[in-house]
Amino acid sequence: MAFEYAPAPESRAVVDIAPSYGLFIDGEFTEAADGKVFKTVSPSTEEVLSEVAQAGEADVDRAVRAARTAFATWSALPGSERAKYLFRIARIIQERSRELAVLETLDNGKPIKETRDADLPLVAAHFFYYAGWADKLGHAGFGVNPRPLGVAGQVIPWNFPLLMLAWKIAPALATGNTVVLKPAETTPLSALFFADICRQAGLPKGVVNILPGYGDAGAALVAHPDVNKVAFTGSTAVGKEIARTVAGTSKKLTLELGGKGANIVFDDAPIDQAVEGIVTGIFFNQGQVCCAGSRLLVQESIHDELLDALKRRLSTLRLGDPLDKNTDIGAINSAEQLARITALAERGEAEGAERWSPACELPTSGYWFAPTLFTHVTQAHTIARDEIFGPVLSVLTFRTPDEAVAKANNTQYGLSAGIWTEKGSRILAVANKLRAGVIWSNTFNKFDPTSPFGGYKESGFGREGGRHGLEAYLDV
Ligand code: TXE
Repeated sequence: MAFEYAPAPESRAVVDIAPSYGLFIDGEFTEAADGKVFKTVSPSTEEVLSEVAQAGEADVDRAVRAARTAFATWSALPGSERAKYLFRIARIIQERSRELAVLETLDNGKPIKETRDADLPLVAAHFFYYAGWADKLGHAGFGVNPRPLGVAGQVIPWNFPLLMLAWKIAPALATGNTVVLKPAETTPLSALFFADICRQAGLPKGVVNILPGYGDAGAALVAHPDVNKVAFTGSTAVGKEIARTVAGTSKKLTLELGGKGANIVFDDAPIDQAVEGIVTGIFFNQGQVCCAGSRLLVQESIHDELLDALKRRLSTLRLGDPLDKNTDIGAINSAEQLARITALAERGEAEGAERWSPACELPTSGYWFAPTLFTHVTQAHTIARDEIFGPVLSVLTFRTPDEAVAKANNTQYGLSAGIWTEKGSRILAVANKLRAGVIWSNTFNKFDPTSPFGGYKESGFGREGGRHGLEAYLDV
């Protein structure tokens, strides 16, 4: 008799979610000036998790003023002192990582396997990494006396709520800037827990301010005259709007926007390994990843073999309760996102591509979308051009390396790509011709705080991560 390993779902009791939360301004949780609140729900069940204060323009102004006041003392601290706070925050994140992983899974819908093994370790790693930089800035080629910019206004999305916060806050604080951050409206909770961690770490008040709210609060933040630096991750449309707002001011801007990554598989690639990489590339976080490998470019001679292996593998993926440690595919983050994915998949069918999904039962409540493949896709199809931001893979073919490069680059975006081949020389030759900010070979969706990340073309500009991530927060 086969033994089935079935651990109990991670208990949601490990995290204590309050029925309501305030905005975090100047070291205190406070109501919004106009008293507005909004609800945050669990996308896998539609259960209301909490009621959260909704920031408006007056709150943005208060938070920016608090950050400006804090900047005077925070920026004057020796780097070694700022490092101590960041190391302390990193250690508390590690200590509370089980709690944070469950919270993130509840608020976002992604599997606990991912929050526990990917998001949280990376969040802590980013704080450790940038803590290590704080006392070395004057000695590392940034100039004799690199200076912080001032108040950073940061707007982040919902696909990696805590990790995007870490990408933005850790380098800003290490370099001596202070922060006002707006999390996405569907995932405010982990940022509010982070605010609590700042208090636990004794971070001086006003250095970090967290303003849950909608796009209007984000717009007020980036437009605020006393913000010196704007960092945004989100849709290309909003990124362009922000660029227009910031144009003509002295604010520095970095934008990390959409993508349509090509995962290129040559006929000499190890098929099983490539299949795993394709699955990670597009089904990690339900495909709601800006650098997802959402276009599979497969060499014609191995198309059928690869697709058979991929379909077999997709049939083994488990979709369901995100708190179950066996779950591979969790819920889509919101009803709006589900509607966007659904509409684009329907468009794919209408334009003549062939749709396939493994047999899989979707839960009756919550926002769910089955893993989906489209074959017979041409470059003219909408699903080969538009970012779907869901568990949907568009499969195209190529014959020669040059054709692969041409098709991979035939997009408005330029964020990521993958190359699968046993030939080292081919990896280098192809990678050098790809217009993408991050290129993986024989793997996909691997992240590391030491490595710069960012886009070409409409995927945005500026880099986050690594030494380059510090430059966005410094004047020389
Ligand atoms: O993004 P928005 P949405 C892509 C993906 C997805 C699409 C729409 O294709 O399907 O965008 O997602 C705040 N000024 N990505 O609607 O609206 C908003 O409150 C300032 C790619 O969620 O860009 C949230 O905090 N801020 C992506 C954040 O911007 C504004 C991640 C992102 O929301 C604003 C997310 C405004 N005018 C979506 N309007 C990636 N690059 O990883 C909204 N916001």
